[in-house]
Amino acid sequence: MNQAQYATQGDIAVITMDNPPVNGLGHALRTGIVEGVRRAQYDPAIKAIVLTGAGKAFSGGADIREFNTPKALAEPNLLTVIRTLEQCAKPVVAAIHSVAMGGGLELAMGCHFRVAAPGAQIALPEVKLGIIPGAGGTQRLPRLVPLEMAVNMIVSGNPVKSEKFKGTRLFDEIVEGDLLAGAVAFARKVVAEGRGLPKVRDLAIEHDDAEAFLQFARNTAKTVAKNFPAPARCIDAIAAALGPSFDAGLARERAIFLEMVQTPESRALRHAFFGERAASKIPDVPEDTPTRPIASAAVVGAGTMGGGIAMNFANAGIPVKVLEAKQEALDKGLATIRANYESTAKKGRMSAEDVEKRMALITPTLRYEDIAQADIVIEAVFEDMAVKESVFRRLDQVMKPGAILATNTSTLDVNRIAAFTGRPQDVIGTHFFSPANVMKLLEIVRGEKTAKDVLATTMQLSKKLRKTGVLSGVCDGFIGNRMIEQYLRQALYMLEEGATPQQIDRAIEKFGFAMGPFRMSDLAGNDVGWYIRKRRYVEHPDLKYPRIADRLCEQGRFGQKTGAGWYRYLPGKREALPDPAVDELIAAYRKESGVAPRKLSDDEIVHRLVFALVNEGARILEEGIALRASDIDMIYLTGYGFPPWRGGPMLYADMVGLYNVVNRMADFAAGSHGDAAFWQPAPLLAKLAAEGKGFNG
Ligand code: T1G
Repeated sequence: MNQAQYATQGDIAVITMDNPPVNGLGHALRTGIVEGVRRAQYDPAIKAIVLTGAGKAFSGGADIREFNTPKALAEPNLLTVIRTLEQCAKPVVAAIHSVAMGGGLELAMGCHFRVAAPGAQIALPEVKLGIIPGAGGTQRLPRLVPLEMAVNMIVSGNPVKSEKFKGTRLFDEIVEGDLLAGAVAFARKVVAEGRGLPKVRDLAIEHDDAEAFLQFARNTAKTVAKNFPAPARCIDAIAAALGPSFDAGLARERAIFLEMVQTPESRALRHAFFGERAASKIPDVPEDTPTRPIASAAVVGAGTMGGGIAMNFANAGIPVKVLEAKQEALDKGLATIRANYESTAKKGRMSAEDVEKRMALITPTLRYEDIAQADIVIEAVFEDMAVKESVFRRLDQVMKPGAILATNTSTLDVNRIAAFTGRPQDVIGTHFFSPANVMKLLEIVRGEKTAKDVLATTMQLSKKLRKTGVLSGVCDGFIGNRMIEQYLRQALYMLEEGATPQQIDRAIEKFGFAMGPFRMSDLAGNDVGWYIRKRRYVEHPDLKYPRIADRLCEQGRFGQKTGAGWYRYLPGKREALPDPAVDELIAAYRKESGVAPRKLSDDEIVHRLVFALVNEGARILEEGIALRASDIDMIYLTGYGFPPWRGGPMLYADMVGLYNVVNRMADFAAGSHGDAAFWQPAPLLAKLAAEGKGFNG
């Protein structure tokens, strides 16, 4: 089907881009635009052309799915399409509504005139994909808007509303009401007024000292985005616009674009872009599954998690009741919520009025009866099955029919919890990550009997709460925590073998993790892991565990909350200070275990930690607990501080090459006194490696 519809309104040709969902400029659409322009050009009855977009966008830019495929650069490539528009012998007017991004905006800047509806999102977001605008954006935008504005837009990638460009040369008119009619009238006007065929390439960049400004901007970009090359390279391309010829600048931009599109950082960011969107799709739950309305919510438990969860609903404008067993706990919980909002307000990120509006949406109560009419209730009580049982039996008694009963458990069996009720189809896991009002990740745990509309409703709710919802099956630890368990086991084994907590943390933080395992454990509380390990020693006596962390906990060293854990902390401070007492504890443990310490390289440390995630992730994939490898990557990118420029553990393994991963794991199995059996590659990993494939296709 021709993706550029051609029609005429009297002497005006109208070319409508029609490639749902966002008129991505794929090869077929590019071809359709060129054919439409040539048809209008050679029709003597046509005096001008209007280019517009069907559906929800003018155009969301180049079709990212074509990247690194022959189609991306196949003629007519985007540069050819834009040149066709620019060199057209009849005026071309771009009529923009909703979204003009990336190549979509570049297309419009190649036209002679541009009109826009108010509220349209205008952006060059390429930098967010680890690339730079590659079809003239860095050369034309600085000719149409002030240089500072162009640099900010290109280096941040953030959208700007169309009406903000008043007074610049980007839009000739902002059209209220019927955009197409306004654009056709404008086209007729420019013909009648003989305004010719103005080309953006002929405009000059106006700035007192552009070179100096760009050097300042380049230095800033390099500092702020130290792990991403694209922001600074954007400025190199913009600087080329100050050069002697437009075409030379265009060529420089293209060269930088082609360099960036091959970088691992860009592959990682594009992977995350599609991964975030894929995660919301559940194969056996059709996209048009009716959802249950969520107009009100309730949270059981006003502790750290419960309070954070309640804030998510208030932030989304959904009234939420917070239920506690005791007034004191309830008061403490509400006070913490208020303190969180007031701290945000102090940083200027919300007003005092906003604080009150949010607090007004949160209603405390001690009575189950008060939450009965909530559309969803989320239990966030102590991680103990007996406690969960009492709560869910009570919820089953009081909640209205059709209410969704969600548990925030981080490891317990959601099927067992569902069985405490007479409505297992309404029970689901919603595993928030601490701090719940900040972390984007929401693991949505599907019970055996969870109804499809409950799944669809909860996935939709995750978007309303501005979370990245990722589906998990039921297993101990679901996806994220089950993998982090293996990561932490390797960290502890490496302590026993000769490394120190600070060496391990430093190595993995240099790799790009936000926080190493020992700093993270001191922050979360070493007693949390200790409690879970003690349960596991009983439930899985077969599993070999390093016991060194137990020794630390037996001394009451639970981390920041006790002033000492793997590190020591000065009163009121969070800085992790190496502690000789810990070195002594580790040395004594090695002696007791008969382990002769050896030197471990940072490279071994990093890859034993990351490949532990990969191997367990492969097992989770083959068991069907996770639907897709990119889901696992999204969990680690949004919930565990995995470096975004590496795309997640599974993509990182693909980039290393699964053949190499398997061989490295064989080295670990041969060399480590830890759990050699663990390093047997998961069957799926071994299979893909043997076939020369990756997890992500
Ligand atoms: N290419 C391919 N698919 C795209 C796409 C794109 N550019 N943009 C969106 N999609 C898909 C998306 O995967 C999803 O698919 C569906 O559209 C709806 O997206 C030369 C080279 C436009 C603001 O970076 O920011 O131009 O999951 O859920 O919330 O310089 O999509 O439904 O199958 O996000 O309404 C630059 C990226 C490309 C814009 C719409 N452009 N897109 O938001 O819908 S590089 C971008 C967005 C470029 C040139 C360079 C948003 C949106 P599915 P959605 P939305």
